Amino acid sequence: MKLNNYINGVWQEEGGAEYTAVLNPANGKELAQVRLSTKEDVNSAVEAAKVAQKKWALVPAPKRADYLYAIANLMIEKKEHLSQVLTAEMGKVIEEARGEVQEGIDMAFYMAGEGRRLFGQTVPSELENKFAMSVRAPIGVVGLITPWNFPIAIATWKSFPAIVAGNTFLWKPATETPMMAYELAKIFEEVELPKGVANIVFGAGSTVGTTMIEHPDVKVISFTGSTDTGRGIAELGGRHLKKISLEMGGKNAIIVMDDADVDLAVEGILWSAFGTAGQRCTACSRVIVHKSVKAELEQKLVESMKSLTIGDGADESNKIGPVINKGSLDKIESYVQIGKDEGATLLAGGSILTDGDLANGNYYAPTLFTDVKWDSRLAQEEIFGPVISLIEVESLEEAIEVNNSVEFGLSSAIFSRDVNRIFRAQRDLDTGIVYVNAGTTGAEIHLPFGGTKGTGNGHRDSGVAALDVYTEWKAIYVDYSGTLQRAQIDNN
Ligand code: UN1
Repeated sequence: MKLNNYINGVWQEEGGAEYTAVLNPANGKELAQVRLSTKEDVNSAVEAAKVAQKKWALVPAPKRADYLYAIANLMIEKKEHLSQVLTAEMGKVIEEARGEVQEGIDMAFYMAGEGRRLFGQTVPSELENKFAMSVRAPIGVVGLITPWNFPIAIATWKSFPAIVAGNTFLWKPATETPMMAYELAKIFEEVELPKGVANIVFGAGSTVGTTMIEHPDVKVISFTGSTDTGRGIAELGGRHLKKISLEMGGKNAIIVMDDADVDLAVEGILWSAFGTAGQRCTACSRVIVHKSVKAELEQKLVESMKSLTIGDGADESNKIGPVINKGSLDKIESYVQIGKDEGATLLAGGSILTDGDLANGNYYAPTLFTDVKWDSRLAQEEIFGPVISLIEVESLEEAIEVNNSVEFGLSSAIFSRDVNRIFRAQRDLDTGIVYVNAGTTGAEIHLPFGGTKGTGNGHRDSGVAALDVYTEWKAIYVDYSGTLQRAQIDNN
């Protein structure tokens, strides 16, 4: 199967394009070939989006929303199929794939609802017989760059608010997971979304992204991915005065206090650290534990980790699937070595799994280090794999300080039964998302998703806050006095 660009409602001809293989991370088998687009491909997608946007902006928002309701319903119909494709190309276990597709469906309904709100404000004017209001106006053509770890959910977080607000888009999905983009484009086609509203340009490396950012007709870039790439996008976008929304790395921690329900904390840690094989931006990769419960937590974690079944995510009995590719396995392996060199104690895991069929895929054993120093590389840098570092502390203040010591600020969590500690923690943890008595993953689509410091640049995906990325505030004054009233003339 060859995956070609979807531009102006047309699947593009193969032409002389180059392609690269899409592999199933569970077994290394080739699933498809994906187009490596050129500058010209991007330019024609922008052109199509630009022409379409003029008309799309004039479609009443509740009518634009009707397309999202149709998309939601079709996604419900295709949910099992979409989930299976997602597991095949990304590797996450099937129950998580179903959860991710559901996240996309929820987003479609939620943003469809915005079609009947998109609230602005009416406010009093300083002058008599004058009306003042502000409305959310569409911005134009937006460029979306999405990652492989949530190939459908994150695409919906960005594209659905963009279109309900009257923008059109071109979207570059991750090279590793283009099949979800293909499936979503089929859905756009089936609901007869007007041509040019949604355009998909596949690619690898920086050609597509750079062309998109530099193109004068692309007004907004919304990116989710690594902090390094995001910084490059912000630099280039800054020069071109683009609105750039960035959602980047995390080094998320769960704090376990001495008054915590330790069994519940173990469940939270396992789910957040090893779910999606640790490849969520929100994944827990540090556990900050009070010294009085450290031994108990270590022992219970090691014991519970034995129950984690690892293998092809398509098999319902597996709890943990493969990581995305060999490069990722190497990166995880190198951090495990760094941890050992830094003097951390390895309590479980720490190796690539090669038994039987596992040898054909990219499997890493769930890994637990303890006695990790808060300022070591293992505790500071994003690994994006199933590796946890336990860090001992003696107080809530120290726990919060350690949590806040990293360059990222996406998600954090605290397990405690003390309401005073809980409220102090939610105030002082410097992340965009805070959980109490739950793990660091599982954000809901109607709340703002994003983080501080190296995680983001102040924008949010999801929730009503996402509309701030895809709309421009316009202030409108209507003077019905019949005279020229001059504002800011001091008549007193
Ligand atoms: C991500 O890892 O980039 O909160 C997204 C969560 C999911 C989304 C994660 N709802 O874990």
